[in-house]
Amino acid sequence: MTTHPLDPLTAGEIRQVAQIVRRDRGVGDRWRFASIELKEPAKAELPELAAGRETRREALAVCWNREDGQTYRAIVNLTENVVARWEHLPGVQPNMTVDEWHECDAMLRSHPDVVRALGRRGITDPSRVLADMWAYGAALVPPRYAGRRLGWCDLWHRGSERGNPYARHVTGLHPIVDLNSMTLLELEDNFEGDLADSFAGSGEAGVMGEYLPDLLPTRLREVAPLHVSQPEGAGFRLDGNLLEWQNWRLRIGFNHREGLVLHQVAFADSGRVRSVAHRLSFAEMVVPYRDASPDHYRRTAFDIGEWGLGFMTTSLERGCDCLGEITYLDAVLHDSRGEPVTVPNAICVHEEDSGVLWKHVDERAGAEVRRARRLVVSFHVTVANYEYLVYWRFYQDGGIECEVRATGVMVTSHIAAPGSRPANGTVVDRGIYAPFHQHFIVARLDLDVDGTDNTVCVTESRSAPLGGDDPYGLGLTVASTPLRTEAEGKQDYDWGTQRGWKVVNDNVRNALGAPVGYKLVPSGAIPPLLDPASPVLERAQVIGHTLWVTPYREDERWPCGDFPVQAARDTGLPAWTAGDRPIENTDVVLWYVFGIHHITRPEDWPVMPSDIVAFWLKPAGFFDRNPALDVPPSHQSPPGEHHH
Ligand SMILES: [Cu+2]
Repeated sequence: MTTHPLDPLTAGEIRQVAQIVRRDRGVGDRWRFASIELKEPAKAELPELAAGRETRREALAVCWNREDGQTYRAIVNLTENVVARWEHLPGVQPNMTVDEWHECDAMLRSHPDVVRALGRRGITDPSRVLADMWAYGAALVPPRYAGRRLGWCDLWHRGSERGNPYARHVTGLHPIVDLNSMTLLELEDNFEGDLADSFAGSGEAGVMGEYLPDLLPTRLREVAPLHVSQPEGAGFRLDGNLLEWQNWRLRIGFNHREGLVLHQVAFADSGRVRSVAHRLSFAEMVVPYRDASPDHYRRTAFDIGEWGLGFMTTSLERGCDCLGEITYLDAVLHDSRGEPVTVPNAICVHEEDSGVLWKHVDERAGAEVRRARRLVVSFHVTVANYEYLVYWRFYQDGGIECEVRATGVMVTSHIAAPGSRPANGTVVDRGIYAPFHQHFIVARLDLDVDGTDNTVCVTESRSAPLGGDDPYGLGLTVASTPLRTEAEGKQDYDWGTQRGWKVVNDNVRNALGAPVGYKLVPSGAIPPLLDPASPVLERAQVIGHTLWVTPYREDERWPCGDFPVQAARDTGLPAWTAGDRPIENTDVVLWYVFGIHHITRPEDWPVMPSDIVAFWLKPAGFFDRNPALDVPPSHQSPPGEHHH
């Protein structure tokens, strides 16, 4: 199997990158690697590289020296075994690492000050304590610690060996840690309620925060078995990272930050392979907690820019996470020493039944019905207490659905006074509440509809005024307005006009004479509801609009900037779009902001039933008619029934 230029780095290549940087740049034991990933070739270079007429594998690595806190970014040429570029990045904090999270947890659990503070609350077994480390935004860093690499922490306590730590918040106790020296800088200890009651330390408190069957006070209900059977195997083919299913073909990619990446998504239309998207991924996730109390005011997570969906990816299990004929792909990441780490079964590929695709009952011809099937490419991430399950689904009619399920355990803390009702959250168990928060996800959609030169049009429905040749006021028109520059490309959701965005290629016409297009159907859009002066919005201006459109640039990847950790302002989309570049009939990238406005409920406790959001990319004049007319009828006898 030959390597495709978009294939993620192998374990060997990751090791080679670390070795080259150590050898040529004096990167020693006191350094950490924040990230090592494939440097994807620019779009224009891909054809030559893919055809093998050129060979070049490059990697991007970010590392820093813990002694002086200085950060460097390297481009490593693996083909020539050299550092091609070495860039010092003063004033920048790289992404958080899993190693720091674990080292911080271990350090705090054995720190005498922490042990003493826990003891005052009746917590004496440090093996049942969990320190969860979060990153800062610049505006919240105490001035005396400016310039340091910082983490602030929550402490949690398990009620039993396998108990849920996130059910028992040690409210009002927050260590602040220098991550480079891995030392405790200070221990905030400021709970204003009754200290003995400041964590749900005992069953007597009446809190039920467990979800393991043996820790539940109730018996499990009875459920009849349900099996998915594909006796002839799966209907897709995976050749290396190239995935082919019915008319769809795409390449699977993966990196530490975006997790799953879909490359070169195309649809074979009567034998003609037509491009739909060059690259689809999640580029940022911003989760502001909307509660200014001491426990929560710092809690704004950038799960992609700070932690990385790839680094947070967890292994999937057959029969639980996915049903049917499953093919799994492993993901190869690395630790902060630059040693490769494999996540087995990180990406799932499988087919699902999806109800009725189309149907009609004719008086003479009878019923004609087709079942829909979809190809699902998915991965799951666990970011401490929360999980995000990401599903990209490809349908037989040319539709692409991107669904996210949020589940896991909500962040909670104790109410200050018994019986009080918090203004910014919901009481979910005895004496504890879950603050309101929002999950903004930024999908980076590099669509190439029948080629690179595309235009995004905003489409809006309008009603005609009553009168003239429309005496009944029935007329409904659709205004389709091309977005010409980046300023026009900043778009907001509008239910009143059923606003949507159509990506058209004016250079290619369908059989009906209209430009071919794909429509971004804006569901799951949520408003920021933040004061324009709020530091959260300053760091994440992307969430101020539902859609941004930019011309493709190889190095414009991260909408809130390359390094959001401890950042003061957003150096991504607002900086790029400041020049108001033209976006008409060119290679456009769409940044779609959607997510979950999470007004917490008691039913979300102690583990959340999946909250589901999705958006769609649907062909709109891309095909000349329903592209799923050729789907054959399915004949399936119910088990036990025999036809003669
Ligand atoms: Cu939530």
